[in-house]
Amino acid sequence: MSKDDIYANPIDELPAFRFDEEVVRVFPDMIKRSVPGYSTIIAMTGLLAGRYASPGSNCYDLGCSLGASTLAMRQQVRGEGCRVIGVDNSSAMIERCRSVIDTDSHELPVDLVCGDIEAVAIDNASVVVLNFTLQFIPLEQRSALMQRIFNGLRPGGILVLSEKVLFADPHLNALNIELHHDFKRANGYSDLEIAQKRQALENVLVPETLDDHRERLAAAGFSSCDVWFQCFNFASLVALKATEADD
Ligand code: GEK
Repeated sequence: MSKDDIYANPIDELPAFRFDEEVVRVFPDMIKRSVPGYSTIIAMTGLLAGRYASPGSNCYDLGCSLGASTLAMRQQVRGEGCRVIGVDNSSAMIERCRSVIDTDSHELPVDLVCGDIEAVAIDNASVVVLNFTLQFIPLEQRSALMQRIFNGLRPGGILVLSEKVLFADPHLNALNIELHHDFKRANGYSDLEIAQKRQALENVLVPETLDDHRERLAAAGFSSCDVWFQCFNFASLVALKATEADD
């Protein structure tokens, strides 16, 4: 696995962060050293999908990057006639993802789509995964995407939503940002790397509070949702689309 050294040296005119070939090359190392709890979230996404995937349905991994959640679902979903659909709008990511999936021997069919998750059809889904992707969608477009996800889910289906989050209390917000930076330092990132990455992500990764997410999920129609994992300012929620029997 190539080491993430993208921000190791001073960069004069820092470009906004993009999911290009350079990021693809180091992505597994970058995300593991940057997101507290990443491996747990991915593995548990597989278990959640295994429980909720219903026969003949689709399991979506929206913003699939190199297919970590796609593979976790492929390994855990047993339902007859299910398929996993991974979507990413970075062609560099999807190309590399395809070679990762090709080396995996599980039998569940996987379709990879290079496209915008705001445009791709979401149909007949029992599981939809948005692991650290909604935060890159412009704020004003998030509700429409959430509504399309809700509409595309079968009753009884789930959304797994993992995000970097803000805290309404300024002291707790500052503390959790500091703790996240401590986590990155403990994983070998320098202060320069942390500062340059933070600047590159400004206005590209736009986090919200857990309450903002809960409100959007409820407005889209999800009957229940709660956090199932949190470490500092990284959290994952599960949201359920009720069946008629739940009413
Ligand atoms: C993982 N889920 O390993 N349409 C499609 N893809 C998009 C869009 C969009 N509009 N915007 C961003 N992306 C993965 C990690 S990374 C998170 C997800 C991170 C894609 C983008 O190209 C990138 O691959 C992914 O969303 C976000 O669990 O790097 O912090």
